[in-house]
Amino acid sequence: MRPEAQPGDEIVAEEAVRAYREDGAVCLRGAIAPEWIELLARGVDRNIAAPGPTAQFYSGGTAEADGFFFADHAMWQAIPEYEDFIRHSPAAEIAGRLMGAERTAIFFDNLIVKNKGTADRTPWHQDIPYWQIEGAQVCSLWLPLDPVPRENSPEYVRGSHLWGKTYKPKSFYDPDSDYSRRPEALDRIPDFDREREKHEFLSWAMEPGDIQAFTGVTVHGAPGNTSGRRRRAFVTRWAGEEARFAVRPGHMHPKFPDCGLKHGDPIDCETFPVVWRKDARAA
Ligand SMILES: O=C(O)CCC(=O)C(=O)O
Repeated sequence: MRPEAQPGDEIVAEEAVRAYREDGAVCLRGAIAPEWIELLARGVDRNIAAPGPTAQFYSGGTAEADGFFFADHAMWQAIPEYEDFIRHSPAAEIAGRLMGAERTAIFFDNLIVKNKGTADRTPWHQDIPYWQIEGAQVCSLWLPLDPVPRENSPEYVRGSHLWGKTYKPKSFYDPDSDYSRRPEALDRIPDFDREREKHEFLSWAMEPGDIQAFTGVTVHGAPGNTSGRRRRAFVTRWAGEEARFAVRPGHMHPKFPDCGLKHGDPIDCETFPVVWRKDARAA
């Protein structure tokens, strides 16, 4: 097991960068200060009270109910607390350093709430097949706002980002439906729970402020929430200068029809602004 980055290390320790590149996922301890977590929690309340057009209500009734499983996307331009975090917290630089990028643009933010009693798993998947983006420089930072025991935390198949595989996206609501409508013959993603002996899995108990960083093609999934408390995660999805906007046939979520980018364009526009540059912070 690799050592985890500790608070006080440079913004991203060399060992963490190596783990991200070799394993496809890494845990950074104490990466985000408590003030940011408090700010984001206020944004989350605002978000749940007024969900956006691409929100997904997977299960449960109201936001207070046991079993409430909710996700929302690309809300940062409507929620000032999210915008402040995206523009001014260390997140953009952390993603950039992990990817070895010269600059990072925010692709989108993603709130994932699993109240206690959420039975649903987040199925095994890779992210990029669902998204309008391509390239190796795509990085997610999964930041919990609540303590998360290891048994309720996302799991990553170590090294799966190096397999060169694109698995067919499947619906989180109905995994057996023909959700993706992708014309090319993509393999169905294996049920990694049935082949645990063949792989190594990475997962971590988390405290608010710790981050799980992972690539756009690392296979991952997450259990339900048996912890007895709410699990809110604010996930930011970042793109480096080598990532490209992708327009593909088939279902994708979330979609950005008004972003003005064409297939193959770099990720840099009003919808996906550059937030961090290695040489100087962007305005
Ligand atoms: O939080 C979860 O349940 C799953 C997280 C995930 O799949 C992601 O952030 O891409």
